[in-house]
Amino acid sequence: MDAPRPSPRRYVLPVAFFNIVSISLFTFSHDTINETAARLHLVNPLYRWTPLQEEVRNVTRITYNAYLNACEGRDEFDSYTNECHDWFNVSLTMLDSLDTLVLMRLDDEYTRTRAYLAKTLSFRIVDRVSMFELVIRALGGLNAAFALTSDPLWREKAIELADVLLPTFNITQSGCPPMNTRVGAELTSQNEHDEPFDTSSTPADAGTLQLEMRTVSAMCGDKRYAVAADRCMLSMVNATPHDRLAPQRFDVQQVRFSGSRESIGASVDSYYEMMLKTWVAFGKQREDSALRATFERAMDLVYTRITGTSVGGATYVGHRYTKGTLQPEMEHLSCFLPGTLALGALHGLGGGRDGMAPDDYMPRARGLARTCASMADATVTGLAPEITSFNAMQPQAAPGFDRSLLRPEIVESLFYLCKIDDARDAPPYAQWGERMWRSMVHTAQAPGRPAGVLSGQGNLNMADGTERSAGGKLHSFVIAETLKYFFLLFDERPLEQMPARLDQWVFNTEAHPVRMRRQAA
Ligand code: DMJ
Repeated sequence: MDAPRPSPRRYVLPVAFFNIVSISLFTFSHDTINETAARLHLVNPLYRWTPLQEEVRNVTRITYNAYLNACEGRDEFDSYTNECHDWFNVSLTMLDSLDTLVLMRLDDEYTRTRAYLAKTLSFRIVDRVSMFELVIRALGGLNAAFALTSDPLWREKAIELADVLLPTFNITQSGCPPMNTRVGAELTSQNEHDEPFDTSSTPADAGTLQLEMRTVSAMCGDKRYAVAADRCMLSMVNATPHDRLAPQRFDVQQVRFSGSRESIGASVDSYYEMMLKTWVAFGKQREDSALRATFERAMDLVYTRITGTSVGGATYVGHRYTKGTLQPEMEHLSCFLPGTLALGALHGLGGGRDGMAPDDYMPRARGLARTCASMADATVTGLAPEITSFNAMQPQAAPGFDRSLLRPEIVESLFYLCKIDDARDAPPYAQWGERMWRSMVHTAQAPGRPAGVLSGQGNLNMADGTERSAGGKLHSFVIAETLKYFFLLFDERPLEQMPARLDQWVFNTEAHPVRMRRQAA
């Protein structure tokens, strides 16, 4: 569809909305990655990893090496067939894995990856690619690699990528890039970006760019990246409904939400998640109070409009259509929510860490984490399906959704809860995680490949005699997120001794750590 040409900007950014202290966080010196990590308190030489952490590290090493050996430099890897796929042509799995390699001290793999990327990484023209995925995975990965290692290569590459992305923020009325857009270092004129494009995006696609773009500005002192992303987010926040959750479509030209489905899963999830995280990461500034308020309103709406209790007594977050009733199905993707609620509580929202009221964040986070962990019981493999139905006493895979992409959201939430919920009778989050880990290494093994090479799985229930099917690409989020969160969950130190501790760092929606900035004086 032809997009109308944008008229002159209607949105004037309040200057105060953006107020980043342009600091370069760490000075690079030519020390080793381990020395740098020690300086940042990411590595405590006296701490010994737990046996489970060693296991996770080993599986990560084996899976990553299988990728390197078959597909070094390519975007994605199918661990079953050994085939390689490209999407953005940016060595995506390498960029998405960088900070996992640092945190797990997989030094040989990190060194090989750095050498490869230093020689080859460039951002050539790609047609109609997802801005959201490029930002959360590639830019998020580069930003985190710089934050953890202080290696100027990563800052240079992050700025290079942000420069390639920046023009796409200027071609729509909202200031938000189209969902799929043409990007590339060789595109020089505005017109080359400003070609006909589909104006229909989603809250998550358009609204998950701010944290990464602001981080680039803070890294290099050039405010243009933050200003562009702030303008987009301000348009979206101003257009967000107050009496219901944002529906699943957002038109980047009309600056309007549309659709009748309310959920906190696909298409919406990280829109609200990032409001909290951006508010926290940039010092909880007064200028960001709209982010905080919109997040808090959304959490209230999740509670009043799409939270239910199953006949078996499980609290779930489902979806509803405007005129319909609440559907008792919960997406794996929605399981980021307990972790995000707990993070909100850690930062004083929703009754704080000691909140007790039913609509406070901690009790809700606790109940939903239990529900998400129970999704492992919905299939005979112990792998949670894409969507779980809570229509019966026991959780069941929703028809047509008994597959696993080895997504991170459940273990992500168990990690947050395990570190943040210090109530005496707190559930055994790490034990639930251990059970999930055992099922994963047992079931998600790519057939015919060395032990430890993981692969997505289908037909998890095999109820009708069909065989389980392995395969599909190994999504880069498996190493970036799923394995990282298992590793952090099994770290037995308390919150304040953790690497990338949660009161000083936030993880972007792809689990890339961003160091919190203090409020500007
Ligand atoms: C990841 O890329 C991110 O977590 C994103 O926010 C949602 N989808 C995948 C993982 O499931």
